[in-house]
Amino acid sequence: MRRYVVVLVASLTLVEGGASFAQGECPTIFPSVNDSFFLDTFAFQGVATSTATLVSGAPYQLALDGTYSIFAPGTWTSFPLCAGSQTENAPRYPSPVGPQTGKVGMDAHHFFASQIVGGVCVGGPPPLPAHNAGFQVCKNGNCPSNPALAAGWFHPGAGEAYRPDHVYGHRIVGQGFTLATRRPDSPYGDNYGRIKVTVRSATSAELVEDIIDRAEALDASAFRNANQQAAFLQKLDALLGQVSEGEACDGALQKLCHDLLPKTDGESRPPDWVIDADAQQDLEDLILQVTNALGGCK
Ligand SMILES: [Ca+2]
Repeated sequence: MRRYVVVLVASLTLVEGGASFAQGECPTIFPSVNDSFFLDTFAFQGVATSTATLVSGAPYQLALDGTYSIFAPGTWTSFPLCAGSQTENAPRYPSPVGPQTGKVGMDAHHFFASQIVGGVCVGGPPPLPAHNAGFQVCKNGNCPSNPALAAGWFHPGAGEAYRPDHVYGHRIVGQGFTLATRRPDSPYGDNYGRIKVTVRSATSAELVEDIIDRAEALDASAFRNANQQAAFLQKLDALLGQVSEGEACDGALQKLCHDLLPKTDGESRPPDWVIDADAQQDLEDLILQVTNALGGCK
């Protein structure tokens, strides 16, 4: 449980705009990024972009925070609401221009309230909340504003569960460009509310947590035997403590490279503990992400 407490503190610190919790952790080799900006849903085909460039191959923590409406303020009372709707009275971050404020029913990933127009719930099949992929990001530099061009745009929250606090976190990997965001809509002139986008460098402890989350979620059958899953997780927990405290960072890197990685690298000597092919690849990729961030295996 201690692990999740650490994560919660980290995300709260993030929302408040700082990243000081990372002090004391094993340092990564990547330049530190901590950048926040707003995407205004009122802006037609508007693209809001980070100031910082995301270094190619470097891992980042993305946070999407806020609520908005793609419907005019008056429509929240003139149309019936879909089953499960829970409107909120105002956007968390109002738009400086446009209708500016009114009730809201959307965040970066979901409709949590919507209206019935022509007998159909506009926000998706009720009961709400319903996932919506309208919010998009682009990190490969191929980010035109025209909604008809797919290019580098993608929705980062496919399958993401609804969060009543309206803050979603994602791990993304840089591609050598700034981060662009948009929320295409037509008509746009009745929209209001902004999404606060924060992108900052992922910490070494967070990257170890990513491995733990993946390993914990696996079925025991992904391992050669069930005891190995428990032993693998024990090793990772010990590593997390080391990395979080910034203790013996080189030792932690050596353990990742020469103890954990060989157990899930697809090489027969020594025999892998992780035998499911997908799990093996995922864990290998996640371990390499940490070892690269810590300076690389030698
Ligand atoms: Ca609209």
